[in-house]
Parts: sequence; structure tokens; C-alpha cells
Amino acid sequence: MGILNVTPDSFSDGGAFIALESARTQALKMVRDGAAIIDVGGESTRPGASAVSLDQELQRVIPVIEAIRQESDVQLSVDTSKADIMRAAVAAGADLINDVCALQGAGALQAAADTGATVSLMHMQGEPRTMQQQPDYQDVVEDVLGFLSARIEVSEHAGIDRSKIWIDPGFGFGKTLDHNMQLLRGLARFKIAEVPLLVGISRKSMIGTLLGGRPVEERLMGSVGAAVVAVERGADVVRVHDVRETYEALVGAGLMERSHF
Ligand code: 7PM
Repeated sequence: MGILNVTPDSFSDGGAFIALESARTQALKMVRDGAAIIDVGGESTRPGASAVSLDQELQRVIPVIEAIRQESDVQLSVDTSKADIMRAAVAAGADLINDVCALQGAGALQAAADTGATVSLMHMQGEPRTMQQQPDYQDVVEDVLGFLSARIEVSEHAGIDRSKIWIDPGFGFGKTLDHNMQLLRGLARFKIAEVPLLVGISRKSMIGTLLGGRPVEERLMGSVGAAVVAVERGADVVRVHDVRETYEALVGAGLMERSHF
């Protein structure tokens, strides 16, 4: 899964057309590089980010989904927690709803169920603005697994078929480095029958910290290493910025079922 950020900080301030054109080009490159899914996000989930209005998020995300859908059969994912964005994105051609709030937002469960799309349920402790202040667990693997199991049940109860549910432990979302490493070591615990496991570690601060405080642009090899070990331990999908490098490493490790080359 290649990450496509369509927040304004991702593109030069050249107006709406240039932003759309740049997003489209970037998405199609990720497809050529081996991505099976493109995750389109218009609301920044980073700690301390300012909230994006519904209209802003719609204007950023929907044209990009439509433009990619016109030119490629790649699976499209929308990274959102808002019910209205979910409905509009699926109508525009999205196949997957990637919700870091696990459908706990207002109307999200019903919206996701109504669309018939696949959903990815992620664990987060707290909320983005404050989640890194005091992360606390009894046993991070069991606590996160318990949350995800409960959200699977709630989702099924709302009418989402189990075959359309993915889970994600949410690396970095209300977790210390130690919590993240326990999750990575214990990743195999998240293999729940028939539920695909998604993992996002790419360029995250856990990689920077492990490498002695590397800035985000120097986290490529650490991120690729984490992606390879995550797949070896059972991840079905890895959400990454560096598609080509990650894809090649997974092929080299013998972890890709079918090579794209
Ligand atoms: C700052 C902090 C910027 C965190 C960006 C992020 C995930 C996700 C994100 C994930 C799923 C990032 C994150 N992370 N969706 N969206 N899983 N399913 O590093 O781990 O991209 S945003």
C-alpha cells in the first residue's frame, strides 16, 4: 500500500490543478513501482495537526480518487475518519476505508456499512493531539488485540461482512518505542482467522529513535527493514512511502507471492 498525502503541505502552492496533477502522477508511479493499493489521505493524522474541515477534505481527496480511478484499476483506499468522506470516496471509486479511529466517529460505522466497501480498523490510544503524552498499557499486545477484536464484532454487528474487515495495531498511535517494539515482536498474535493484517511503520519516529534520532528523510533503510520483518511475521499489507524500495526488498526476501516484474 503506497501512501499518497494530499494535504497542502505535500505540494507546492501551485493551485488546485497542479496539486491534482502531482497526486495523480505520484500515484501512477507507485503503481508502476509495485503498489497494489494507493491510500489517499487528505486529513493530517499527525500529533498536533490542525483539524481539516469536511469541505476541505472533500475537495482534496475526491478529485484525486476520481483521477486515479480513471487511469488505473489499482485498489484505492481512503484514509479518513469522517462518515461523509467515506460515502463520497466510495462513490468516487474507493475500495477500502482506512480509518485510524476504527469507525468510532459519528456516523462512521453506518456509513462504512452502507458503502459495502472493505474497512481497515486501526488501534489508537487517546487522540492525535495528546496520544504521545502518557501511553499506558497492561500488556500492549493483548490490550490492542482486545480492542481490535471488539471493533470487529461491532463492525460485523453493523452489517459489515467479516470478509471485508482488516485490522491494524496502529504503530506510533499512543505508543512508546517499547510498546511499538513489543507489537512488532508479537505481530503474529494479530493473525485472526480470515482478517487481513495491515501494518504502517514507514518513516515513523520509532525508526528515527531506534537509529539514534534520525530525521524523517534518513529513515528509508530502517523502514524497509521493519516492513520486511512485519511481512515475515504475518502482515498481509504494509503501508509505505517508499514503494519501489520496499517492494524490491520483499521480493528479495522471497515474501512476494507474485512478482510484478
Ligand atoms: C505524523 C504522524 C504523520 C503519523 C503521519 C502519521 C497509519 C495510517 C497513518 C497506520 C493505517 C503516517 C502517520 N499511519 N493508517 N495512517 N495505519 N491504517 O506515518 O499506521 O503516515 S498517518
